[in-house]
Parts: sequence; structure tokens; C-alpha cells
Amino acid sequence: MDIKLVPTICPYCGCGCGLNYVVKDEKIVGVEPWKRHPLNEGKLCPKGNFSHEFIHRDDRLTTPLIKKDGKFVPATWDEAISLIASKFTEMKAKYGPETMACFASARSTNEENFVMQKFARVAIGTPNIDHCARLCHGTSVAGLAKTLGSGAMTNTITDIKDSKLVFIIGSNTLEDHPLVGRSVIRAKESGAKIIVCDPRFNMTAKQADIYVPFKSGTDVALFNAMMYTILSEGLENKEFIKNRTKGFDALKEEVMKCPPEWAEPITGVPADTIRKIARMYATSGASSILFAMGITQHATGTDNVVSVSNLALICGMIGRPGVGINPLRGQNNVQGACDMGCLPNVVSGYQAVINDELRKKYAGLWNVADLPNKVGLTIVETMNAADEGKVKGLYIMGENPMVSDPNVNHVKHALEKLEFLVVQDIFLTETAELASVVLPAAAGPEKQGTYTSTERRVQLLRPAVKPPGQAKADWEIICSIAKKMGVKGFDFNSAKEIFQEVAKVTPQYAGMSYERLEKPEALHWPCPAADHAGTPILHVPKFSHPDGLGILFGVPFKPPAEVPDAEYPLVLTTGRLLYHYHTGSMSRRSHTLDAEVPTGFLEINPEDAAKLGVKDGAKVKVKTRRGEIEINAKVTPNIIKNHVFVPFHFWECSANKLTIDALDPFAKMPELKVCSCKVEVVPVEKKPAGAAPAAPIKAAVKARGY
Ligand SMILES: Nc1nc2c(c(=O)[nH]1)N[C@H]1C(S)=C(S)[C@@H](COP(=O)(O)OP(=O)(O)OC[C@H]3O[C@@H](n4cnc5c(=O)[nH]c(N)nc54)[C@H](O)[C@@H]3O)O[C@H]1N2
Ligand SMILES: Nc1nc2c(c(=O)[nH]1)N[C@H]1C(S)=C(S)[C@@H](COP(=O)(O)OP(=O)(O)OC[C@H]3O[C@@H](n4cnc5c(=O)[nH]c(N)nc54)[C@H](O)[C@@H]3O)O[C@H]1N2
Ligand code: SF4
Ligand SMILES: [Mo]
Repeated sequence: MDIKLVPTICPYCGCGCGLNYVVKDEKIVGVEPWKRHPLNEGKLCPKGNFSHEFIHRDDRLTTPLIKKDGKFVPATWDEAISLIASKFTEMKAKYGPETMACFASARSTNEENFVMQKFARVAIGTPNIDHCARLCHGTSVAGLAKTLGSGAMTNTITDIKDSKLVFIIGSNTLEDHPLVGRSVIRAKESGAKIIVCDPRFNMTAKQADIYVPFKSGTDVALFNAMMYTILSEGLENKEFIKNRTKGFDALKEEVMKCPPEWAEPITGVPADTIRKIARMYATSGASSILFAMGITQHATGTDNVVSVSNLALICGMIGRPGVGINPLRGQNNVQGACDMGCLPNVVSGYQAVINDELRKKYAGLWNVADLPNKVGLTIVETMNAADEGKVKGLYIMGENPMVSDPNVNHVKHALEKLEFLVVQDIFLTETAELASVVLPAAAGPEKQGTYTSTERRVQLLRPAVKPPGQAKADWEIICSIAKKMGVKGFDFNSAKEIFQEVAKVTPQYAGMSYERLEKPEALHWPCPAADHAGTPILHVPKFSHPDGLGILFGVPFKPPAEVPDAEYPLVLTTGRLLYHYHTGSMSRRSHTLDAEVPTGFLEINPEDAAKLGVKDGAKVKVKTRRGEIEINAKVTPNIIKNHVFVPFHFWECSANKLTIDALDPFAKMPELKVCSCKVEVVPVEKKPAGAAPAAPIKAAVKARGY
């Protein structure tokens, strides 16, 4: 029997696990452990284990589609590329390049993202390039750039197991970064204490020594009160503060206004618990912080991240093994898409576009007069501009904003107003359905390239099978459009050639090459030279600011953009489940994952449920000022009172019909973790005798092709 094993990287989350695809007759038939992979040592979570199931689905996109009279018609590559190139060229001339925008993809490779931002800046000449990091760790990048000078995980995943205390806030690590969760459990087995702060008693909280339930949107109050305790009891690291930081007086002034008794009614956490966790964090000897969307997805997300950094800096918990500030990056290549410059304010390597000298260097290398010399629009700003008719053309690679963006009723309106929308995906998603042209892309297991995982580890992909039908790697498609537009600099023959250009212009990747990544060596950026071994731990002797110091800021607590009132009395928070991934385009097409959780639900506390007359399993209507959905209730003590939770994976009960698009002023992050809602019981309809039963949600889902 002709079976081969192809070692590559899981296409789902940012942990970056290695796995082996079992290939028989040009099909992936299973997944086998890659035991010597340095991170996961053969272990995988359910998504990784079943990550081949969506690959050979017969509803994969296999040919370009052009919309004619409201219907998609299959087209040849030549027709589709010619149409896009001429339309982009025409619109650029008619309306100006700034009426166009591109969304890159945290699912695609570094090489593809690099080419996408080059396409936006060079071929179209627009500063408007962004991607889903905006809805994810945009505030981590902004907050940590302010405090440490660099916005990535400071330590590695395996390093966490050497911590004496792991402080987890706003991260459901065991469900959403299961292989980081493995390091947390290893730390615990070696005697470390685990503290989890979260409004939900989630799978991670269940592993904690101390679980601290608290109200969504009150993180800054909790941090300030913890720091009040630390400073008033003299538990801070005075040496570290003196030698390695500045801004302590401003921080102290703010924090000393925030005793735990002040924070208790705001956060719902007893003052004694705040004191206890503060003392534990400050005195363990080696405390690491893990955080994710519970911290970042707020209109005060940058403030939250600065608060995390303040706590670590005053305790000297940074720059050595077992400590650190670890924003767990979500998508398989979101770290890489940011590194590659798919952000409206920086080119690759976080180099600011408004820097004249830098632009001159890039323009010289890329043979253009200049790059757009202003900061472009972010995702939500692009949607708003489309709605106002200011953005007329949009090229989306590997994103599904019709399910993932806040306030999707508004997003739909905005996308429908566009004159020309190109969507490049592996499936006909809810967003692709609105496109003028749909382009079929190859998926991760079908291509070559690199992903950069949450721990800044750059890893090589190996194609296990060929893409279906005429689907092509994203970089090939983008380059064909650019070449058809007559733009130079897109004559790449392979992902490897693109990576060579990446290394040339990106200081953190300068010492990397496919030859080095082939080994597999663990190359964590920064890796500035060919003989440099990479940098597993950041900020060891100094921080990334020019003076080498970390900066402390006083951060006053601000309530969320929308707080409960008489009309909308409950707090709605949204997030993820172990078995599903984002908009479900892949995980809902995996029969094993789909069988575990076929549709969404609303978590509600038993006391709130009793007050509203909501029974477990009953259908309820959830309403906010933006929209409403019907969904089944799950009555559970695992969520605190006055809060409800909806996972955002399911379009038929879409959390984002409800969420608010209020933005963080620094990072333009929408407040996906808090808004106000009301919940009503949906009366059970009395059916006339003999009427057909109402179609269950499952049938509707099947009809949709999942
Ligand atoms: N299974 C699975 N894994 C994934 C993904 C997926 O879709 N499915 N997506 C990947 C991506 S892109 C990302 S970004 C990560 C995200 O990973 P996580 O951040 O772990 O995911 P979430 O479920 O969005 O939110 C985490 C926790 O924040 C809590 N929370 C809600 N409000 C607040 C608050 O105000 N403060 C605090 N401190 N906590 C709050 C929620 O109760 C939840 O338990 O997961 C990655 N991994
Ligand atoms: N309410 C609420 N909303 C949220 C969040 C939340 O916590 N709550 N979290 C936010 C976060 S953190 C994130 S990261 C976003 C995610 O938002 P999105 O990025 O929009 O979600 P995905 O489902 O990951 O979409 C990726 C798309 O890429 C396609 N794809 C996969 N591989 C490839 C490839 O190789 N090439 C191409 N061209 N396409 C590919 C998939 O089929 C899918 O349609 O959602 C955000 N939205
Ligand atoms: S932890 Fe993430 S990278 Fe690892 S197998 Fe699961 S989804 Fe894939
Ligand atoms: Mo994310």
C-alpha cells in the first residue's frame, strides 16, 4: 500500500503544533503524531487531530466564480484575473487608490501575507491594509509597544512549565490554546500555583488552584487594586523598578487611589481575594502571565494590556525563564501576518510607514516612487468607510467578516454597497456570497511556506496533497493579478523566493532561510543574522525602547462603552469553544467536530434564568441595540450572575448580530467582550393539527452546506 507521512504544521491555532498527515492515493486519510516536534511532542487537540476532514470536502472552491446577474458563474483563471486587474486599475484611476482596501489573512502563510501588503502598497498604492489581528491582539501590539517597545509573547510555550505561578486572565487556555494548556498543567504538576480570573468557570478555571470570577470589563480596576496591595505592602521589586523602568511615580499616584475595597464593588471580587492573589503573584519567585481576548477585546483593551505590563514590571517578572507577559496569539499565522506588515501603520518588522527614510528604502527596493505615506484604515474603519461610499473596492483574502466582525448587520450593509468585492477563500463563505469575484485558494496542508506561531517560532510547511481543481496558493493568485496590472516586483517563482525578500527587508527575520528552517531548528525571532540562534526570551538585558527601559503608566479605570440599564439589563460576552474555530468555515465542515457541538447556545446563570423563567434548553431571544437572535439556553452556574455568553462560531445564531462596534482609541479594537442585552423566552408555538414540524436548526445548517 502506498502510504506516506508528510510532517507539517496544524492549520488551526497559534500554538503551532507539528503533525504528520497520512497520505494515500493523493488524499489525506488521517493524522499521525510527529513525536519529535519540539513543541507538542506528538500531542494534538481535537481540531489538529481531525484537521484533514475539511480538506477533501466536495464543497471546496475549485474554480474562480464571477457573479453575473446575481448568480455565480464558473470562470477560467484568465477571465477572473483579467477582470480583477482591469477593474482595480480602472477604479484606482477613477476614484483614487485610497478608495480601495485589502484584508490579509492570519490563516495564510508569511509569504502570502508579505505579498498581500506589497500588493496593497505597491500595485494599488493604498495604505488600507489590515487583517483580523485588529479584532484579536491589536491592543496587545499597541499596549506592549507603549510599555516594552515590542508586542509579542516575551517567553516561549515550554518555558511556562518552569513558572512557580501562572496567572491566567481572559484566556481560556485549555480550550483555545490546548498545547499551551499542556505547559500550564506541567507547571502545576511541578508544584506551581495556577490563578485564573474570568467571568466564566471555563475549562481552564477548572484546573486552577484559585479561580477568581469577576465582572466583564473591569480588568483595570482589578489590576490597580492588586498593585495597590503590592506597593502598600512593599512587595514590589525595587531594584528592577529603579534599573529597568521609568514612569513609576505616575503609576503609583494612580494605583494608590485604588484600594481593594474600592475595587470590590466594581469587579465583584472580595477585597481579601484581591490581596491574596496580589501577594501570591508578587512573591512566587517566578510568575508568568497568560492573557488573550478577555483582556484585549475591549474599548479599553490597550489600557488593559498596559495594566498587565505594569503588574509584571513592578514585580520584575520579565526577562528571565519562568516569568513574562504572554499574549497568546490566536490564529495559526496571526503573529506572522503582523510581522509581515499587514497592518495599516507598519511595513514588515513593525517599521512605521510614516518614517520617510524607511519608505525611501522600501520604495528603492520595490522600484516605486514612494509608498503611501500615511496610516491607512483598520478593519472596522474600512467597513464604516464602505458604508459611507468612501471605500469602493475591497480585496479579502482568508477572512469571513460576515460572521467575525462586530455588528454584522452593519457589515452586510457596507459590503453590499461596494462597487467591487473580491474574496479569496477555500470555501464559499457568508462573505464570499456577497463577492463580485470569488477566487479558490489552496489550504495550509496543500502548500509550501512558513507560519509564525504565538511564541515567535517560524516553521516550514510541507504540502501533503495538491489543491483541489484549479485552486492555487494565495501568493500565486496575488502575483498574477499584480502582473496583469503591469506592476513589477511580483515575479516570484516559489514561496522560498518570497521568503528571501522577507529576510532582506525584515530585521527580525534577517538571519532566517528555508535551509535553516528545514532542520527543524526552533528559530524564534528576532534572528538578525545567519549565525544567530534566534531569541526564545525577549527583553533579557533591556527593553526594546531606544533607552532600553520599560515604561510604567498610571491607568485610570473606565467602564465599558455600554453598561447595563433598565432596558438592556444583562452583560453579553462572546468567545470560543474547544471543538469549533471562528466562523466555522473549517471546523463545521469536519464531521467529527460538528458532531460534538452542532450549533450555538446561550450560557445563563441559574438565578438569572429563574428570574426570567428560562428553562435549560428553551429557545430564547437575545436582543441588543444592534440586532437580535434566537438561540437555545444553557442554564449553568459556570457563568457569573448578570452575564450571558454566546460563542461566535455559528452564523444561524450569530453573536455578532448583537455585539457593539465601539472601538479602543489606540488600536481600533472593537469591544467584542462586553455589551448590554436582554433575554426573553420565545413562546412555544401551538401548531395547528397536521402541520409539518418547524425545520430544526440542524436542518437549516445542513441546507447551508455545513
Ligand atoms: N477552539 C478554538 N481555539 C481557538 C480559536 C477558536 O476559534 N476555537 N481561535 C483562536 C484565536 S484567533 C484566538 S484570538 C484565541 C482566543 O482565545 P481566548 O482568548 O481564550 O478565547 P475567548 O473565548 O474569546 O475568551 C477568553 C476568555 O475571556 C473571558 N472574558 C470575557 N469577558 C472578559 C473580561 O472582561 N475580562 C477578562 N479578563 N476575561 C473575560 C471569557 O469568559 C473567556 O473564557 O483562540 C485561538 N484558539
Ligand atoms: N463576537 C466575537 N467576534 C469575534 C471574536 C470574539 O471573540 N467574539 N474574535 C475575533 C478574533 S480574535 C478573530 S482572530 C476573528 C477571526 O475572524 P476571521 O479571520 O474572519 O475568521 P476565520 O473563520 O478564521 O476566517 C478565515 C477564513 O479563511 C479561510 N481560509 C483558511 N485557510 C485559508 C488559506 O490558506 N487561504 C485563504 N485564502 N483562505 C483560507 C477560511 O475558510 C475562513 O473563511 O474573529 C473575531 N471576531
Ligand atoms: S493546539 Fe492549536 S495548533 Fe495544536 S493541534 Fe490544537 S488547534 Fe492545532
Ligand atoms: Mo484571534
